[in-house]
Amino acid sequence: MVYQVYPRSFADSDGDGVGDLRGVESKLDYLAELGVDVLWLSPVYPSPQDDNGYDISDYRGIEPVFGTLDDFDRLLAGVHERGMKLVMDLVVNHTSDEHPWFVESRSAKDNPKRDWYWWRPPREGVPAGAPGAEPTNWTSFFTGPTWELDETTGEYYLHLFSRKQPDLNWENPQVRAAVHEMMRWWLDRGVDGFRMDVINMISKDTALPDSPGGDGSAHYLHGPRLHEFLREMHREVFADRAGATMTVGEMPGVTVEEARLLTDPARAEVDMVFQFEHVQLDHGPAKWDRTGLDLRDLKATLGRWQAGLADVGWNSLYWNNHDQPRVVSRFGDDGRYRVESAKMLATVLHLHRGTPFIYQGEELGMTNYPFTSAAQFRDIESVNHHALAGDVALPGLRAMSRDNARTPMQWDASPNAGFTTGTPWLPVNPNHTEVNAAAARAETDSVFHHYRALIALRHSEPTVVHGDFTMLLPDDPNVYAFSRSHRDTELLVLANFSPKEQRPDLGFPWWDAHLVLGSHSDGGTTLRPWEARVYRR
Ligand code: TEU
Repeated sequence: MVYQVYPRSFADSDGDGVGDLRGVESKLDYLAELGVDVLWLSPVYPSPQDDNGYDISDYRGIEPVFGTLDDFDRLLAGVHERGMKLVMDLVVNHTSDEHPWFVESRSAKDNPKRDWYWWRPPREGVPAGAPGAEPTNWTSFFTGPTWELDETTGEYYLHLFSRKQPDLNWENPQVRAAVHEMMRWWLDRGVDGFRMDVINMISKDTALPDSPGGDGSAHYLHGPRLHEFLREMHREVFADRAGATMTVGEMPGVTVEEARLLTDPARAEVDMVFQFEHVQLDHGPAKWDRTGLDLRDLKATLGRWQAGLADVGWNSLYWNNHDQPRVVSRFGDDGRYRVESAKMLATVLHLHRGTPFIYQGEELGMTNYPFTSAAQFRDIESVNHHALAGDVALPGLRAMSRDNARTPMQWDASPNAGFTTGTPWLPVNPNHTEVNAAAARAETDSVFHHYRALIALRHSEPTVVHGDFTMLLPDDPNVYAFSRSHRDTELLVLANFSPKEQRPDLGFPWWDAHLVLGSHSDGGTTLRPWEARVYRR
């Protein structure tokens, strides 16, 4: 399984209030105890931090706030010494506007790097800088237009995210060669693969047409050359390291059908994708208009992805990352049944077929932060949304802001949860006095030890990795039930997604089967609130 570290919020070794590489290194024994196979490190490259490092200004260095390349090499050695692997976050759909490539590109229309980015003149007949002069009507993920006027040359450049994140032009073979060379440089340094940021946006409709309502995604998601670019990348970067690397492509909007091609090993594109369907089930018209989750929708979505990649390709499995609110607050109960529902959610996810990803703190049952005012948010997506929508946006921000996932890792009950001796860049959740790694490791019934047991089961029981998946009770609004079968073993998973007792009818006395792992220590003929059980039949 893969554990995502968001370095800025993981562990601070020098008291500046921001996590760093030496901090990560100091926690490697904790990760090894959990049973981590692969560490995914969110970006630590030099960056102005406009989007917390997803705006890179130098692909071959370390942002000083996180440390040095020597610190990185020592961390990598420590990861490998413990039999773990490390994958980096590859952010190459865009760079920072402070990257030398962009500084050169914007300097003049005839600069050799002009075509490394997307430059267009103002819309026909509209003066530069006037409203509506943007070359397309697309809106950015972070509000506002996706085009920024550059006064020097009087042209606009494309940025699907912030204006400090100009999109690279992947149509240009020089861009692709420079990215491949940089990737090889990290692999030669000993890195074991990459998580690829919004990698399904690198091929765009070069006509750059307008879109009804300004949603340009039909013209930049999964464009006409995506498979070609990924196969070329695989050939140029990974082919001679067969089997020694792992890649996962983050692909907003990717479908099961597309993922069958993208993750088919015979096509040599990527190993896995992050799909977004299950983490958009509770979105209204926008993510901020959060609706309740209907368990039947979740079962239909995850069931479809299990069936779709059953015979070809491979699933990633996740509830959390640095962009998603904490799952125990979102799909579980972060109050009375926090421990039970965190264990239940983990059991459901980790018993599916695919590679599970754990986001830092998920293994402790960490919850959303109790934000009270918009001034507390730091994430550019939340800050820009509030600037546009005003305080009416606060409920949506409290529920869905990415900052919910970015409050410091809770190591112990001391001030600042042992994350820093300084002032944390984002406040520590007040519940760290109860919810923290030290308490969890000492408590045999903790969420942490349940995650350890799930990971140990995956490492010991082949059915968890190889077993066929069968969804059961698809129409039950409270119970998530499925089986996994491999050779002569069948595992049966029952999970109560409700605060009420449930006795699902499976047509046989499931409670008589052998209880392999449960969120509670014993069995019984009814599932208690938020209880999960794994049986071997
Ligand atoms: O996220 C891609 C992405 O689409 C997210 O912005 C997601 O749509 C949004 O957060 C949902 O609210 C990746 C990174 O994970 C994210 O942190 C970056 O901000 C983004 O790309 C740009 O690099």
